[in-house]
Amino acid sequence: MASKDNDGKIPVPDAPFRPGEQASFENWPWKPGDLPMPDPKNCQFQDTVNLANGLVRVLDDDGNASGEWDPRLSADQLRTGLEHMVRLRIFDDRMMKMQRTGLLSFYMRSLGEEAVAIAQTMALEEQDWIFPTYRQPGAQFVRGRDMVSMICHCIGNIEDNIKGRQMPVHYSYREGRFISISSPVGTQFSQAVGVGLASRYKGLDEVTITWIGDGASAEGDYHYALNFASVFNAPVILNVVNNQWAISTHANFATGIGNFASRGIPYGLASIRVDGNDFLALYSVTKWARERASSGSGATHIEVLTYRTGAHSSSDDPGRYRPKDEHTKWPGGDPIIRLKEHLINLEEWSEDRHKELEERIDTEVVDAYKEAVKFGDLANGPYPSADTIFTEVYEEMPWHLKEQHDELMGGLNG
Ligand SMILES: Cc1ncc(C[n+]2csc(CCOP(=O)(O)OP(=O)(O)O)c2C)c(N)n1
Ligand SMILES: [Mg+2]
Repeated sequence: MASKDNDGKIPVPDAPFRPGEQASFENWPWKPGDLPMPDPKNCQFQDTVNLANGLVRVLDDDGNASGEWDPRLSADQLRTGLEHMVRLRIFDDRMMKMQRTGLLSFYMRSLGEEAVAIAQTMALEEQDWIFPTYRQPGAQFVRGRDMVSMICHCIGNIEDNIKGRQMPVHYSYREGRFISISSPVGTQFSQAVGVGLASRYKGLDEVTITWIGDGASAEGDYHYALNFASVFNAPVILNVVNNQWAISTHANFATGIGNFASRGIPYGLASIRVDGNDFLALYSVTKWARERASSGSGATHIEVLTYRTGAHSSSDDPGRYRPKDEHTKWPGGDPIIRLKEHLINLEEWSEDRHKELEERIDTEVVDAYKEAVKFGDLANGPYPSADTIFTEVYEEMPWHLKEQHDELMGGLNG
């Protein structure tokens, strides 16, 4: 593993490639079909060591599916997944343009990682709880969130359901059991375990899914979550999305051993690594983990192996710290193209239908944007009223907030 020169005292892991260097990833030795699918209900964590050190894949490089992990989805299900991924990519592109033209303050795309939240949420039941990061907004499309409401949130206008109190992309969607995204990274991981335990305590068939980034997995919250999930056999699906980067810090810095999945094994958790750009493999692994959790067999720890194709956020320039074409070398390719090719191979899709889909969704996004700005835009408002800073956090406002509220409102009105 690459490491920075530190006078030989402490080996500090570094990125394998820096700007100006030729990025090249070794071809994956793991082929679709080479890993067995154990019985989710009766398998012990020891039985998953090969799954944690391997890589569950279903789609090969030509878009053909094979192996025990093939979820055998219907063509309609596959088209739904493809449509949501295309929707997310086009939505992200438009929102990014809005940010560049001053209509949004900040934005974060899911480029290259569209399959993650979409395939995994499709594999859940609607009563299951979602504890996402900012890289899983796609789960909301699967749960039926209205796009106008998502854009109003990103603008922070008067129709923003969280009234401008969060940064753009830090969505809350109560109706979809999609928990508010936290700016301090990692907090959701242990919270998800707590909610999973509450569901179990109440005897409900609810599973909780959560995600954390490779970088954030170096925080204590990650380890607390694994420990509690293991000790109390929590019905949770714990995903580490290893997209190679944490802003400008390479994933090597968060795991000296280059494998996140196997970290679940010493905690006694069933652990699997999955190709995060393979819609079918993601769906299947998540379904397996859900069945395991729901049957009382406990949590599953999953490394989702992918690549953050875009910048970290609208404030980032990855050309400063990685080769500009590094994403083109990623062995997992593009999740949308892979599912599209699979559907074409099945004779259930075509290039023309794909183009029509893109055009239809582009119109959908533009129309949603026009509708959203009727409730205010970033430059001109209207914005949520200032007193909403103090509401909807405490059921009863404590005295010190009341004081601040009255002072602010007195100042604004006086
Ligand atoms: C506790 C905390 N530390 C630092 C930050 C600043 N920060 C925001 S995102 C990020 C990188 C996270 O990378 P990773 O966990 O790999 O997730 P990714 O962005 O790749 O999805 C950092 C350092 C933060 N928001 N919260
Ligand atoms: Mg990352």
